Formats: sequence, C-alpha cells, structure tokens
Amino acid sequence: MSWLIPKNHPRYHSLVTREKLIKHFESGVVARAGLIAHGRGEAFDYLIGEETTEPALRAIKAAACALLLANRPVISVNGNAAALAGEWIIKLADVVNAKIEVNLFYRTKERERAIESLLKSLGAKEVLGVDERFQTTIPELMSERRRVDSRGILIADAVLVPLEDGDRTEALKRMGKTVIAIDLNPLSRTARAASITIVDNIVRAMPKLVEEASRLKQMPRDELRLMLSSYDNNAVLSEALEHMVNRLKKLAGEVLRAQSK
Ligand code: PTJ
Repeated sequence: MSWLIPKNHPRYHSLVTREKLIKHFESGVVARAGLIAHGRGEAFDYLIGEETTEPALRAIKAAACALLLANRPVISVNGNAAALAGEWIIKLADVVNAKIEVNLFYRTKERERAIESLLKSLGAKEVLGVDERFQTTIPELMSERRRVDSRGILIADAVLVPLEDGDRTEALKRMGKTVIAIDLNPLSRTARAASITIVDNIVRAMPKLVEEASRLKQMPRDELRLMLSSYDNNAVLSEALEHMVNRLKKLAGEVLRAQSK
C-alpha cells in the first residue's frame, strides 16, 4: 500500500524516499535490515542539514576522476542502492563505462533476481553478480558479500560501493582496488576505510556524480590524474564531522535564543 504525501509537507522529499524503499521492500528488492539502515542514514542526514556539503562535492569530483581513469570500473549494487538510485547507477555506468554488479549482504537468489529485473526495467543491458557460472569468492571475507563476479568486482581496479559494510571495503582495499563509498555516516568503518568517501545521501550524490563525470570526461587524463592526486580523504572526513559540529553549535544557539524570547 502506498500513501499520498502532500507536496507541501515540510518533509516531502524524505517521506517520498521512505515510500520508495517500502515499495521496493515489498517487491523483494530491499532487505528488512535495509529499512533500518536507511533510518540510521536519515539521522546523519539530519545532522548534515540534508544538503550536499562542500567536502562531499570534493569527494564527488575525486570519485568521478577515479572512475574515468579506471580500466575496469564496477558499480556494486545492493537493495537500497537499486531502490533509491537505480536510474542514476545506469546513467553513471554509461558515462564512465562501468560494469554493474549485484552484491548483497543479505543474499538470496530471489533478491538478486528482483534487483536484476529492476535494473533491467530501468534500462541496464548487463547485470553481473547473478549468473552462478561466473561466481567466485573473495577469500578475505566471511559474509555473503564475499561472492563476486569473475568478470566484475574480482578484476575491477575501481569499485563504487554505495551503502556498504566495513568488512568488504577493507577486503577490496587489501586487494589493491580503489574503493569509492557513499555513506552518510562519516564514522562508519566503510567511510574510514574507503579511498574516497562521499558523505552524502545517495539520492543527492548520484545525480551530482553523473553530472561531474560527464563534465570531466572531456578533460585530458593527465589533468584527471593531477586532480585525483591532490585529494585527501581523511581531510574530507574530518571536514564532514566539523560541518556537523558547527551546524549543531549554531542550532544550539538558535534554540537558546528562542527560549529567551
Ligand atoms: O541489500 P543488502 O542485502 O546488501 O543490504 C544492504 C544494507 C544497507 C542493509 C547492508 O549493507 C547494511 O546492513 O548496511 P549497514 O552496515 O547498515 O550500513 C549502511 C550505511 O549506509 C550506514 O552507515 C548508513 O548511515 C548509510 N546510509 C543509509 N542510508 C543512506 C546511507 N548512506 C547514503 N545514503 C543513504 N540514503
């Protein structure tokens, strides 16, 4: 069942996103835990101020450079990513010439197929990670995420992992890959372990990443390399936290002033 959300509701966008996740939970795309994970993301988004910050824009630019420079880029897709940004995943794959691979923490054959068919209905021509003939495992990992496609993540040099768990990010890094995370929580293990962390909502970050990659695609590769080499992920994570602290301090002051009126 879906609810009619009035356009003038102050939290319209947030409620529409929730409804999207619920719809895709009911169709078998999103895991039960995916609804809980989204709640944690929302809490961090509140602290950020529900906007793409300047450090996030810098991470998006670096991510676009890394994906354009990669020889075998792959976009790893889980339930939440497919539900919230399926169409943008396909657009990005097209711009940076990346493979799309389904990779699930709560893995079932049914969910793999549901995500594959959602992505195909949105225009994806090829979806890796579903055909068992090409399935292999990352030895460093125990979770279901260890199952990867021998044509995709296994041989990738750069992997975009929206809403990832820390273990696999660390494992992919140990395998020498550039790992790009999208995670609203700058304190998560994924955020800390990734090569490039976009601390932003996937709903806002993906369209911006597509736009940036399309723009930078025209640039000489040497310039992309130069831009990427000046990127500092720890500085970006630290600035993301500072942004939250400063915002909370400002809000605390506003609350005090409102009380004394
Ligand atoms: O589809 P599956 O089976 O692979 O499962 C997907 C989930 C997300 C359930 C699984 O990967 C999981 O349990 O993830 P975690 O460990 O809860 O981490 C999810 C991270 O994504 C958390 O740090 C959240 O803050 C963050 N997050 C949640 N919603 C968003 C988000 N980041 C960006 N945009 C969001 N909309």
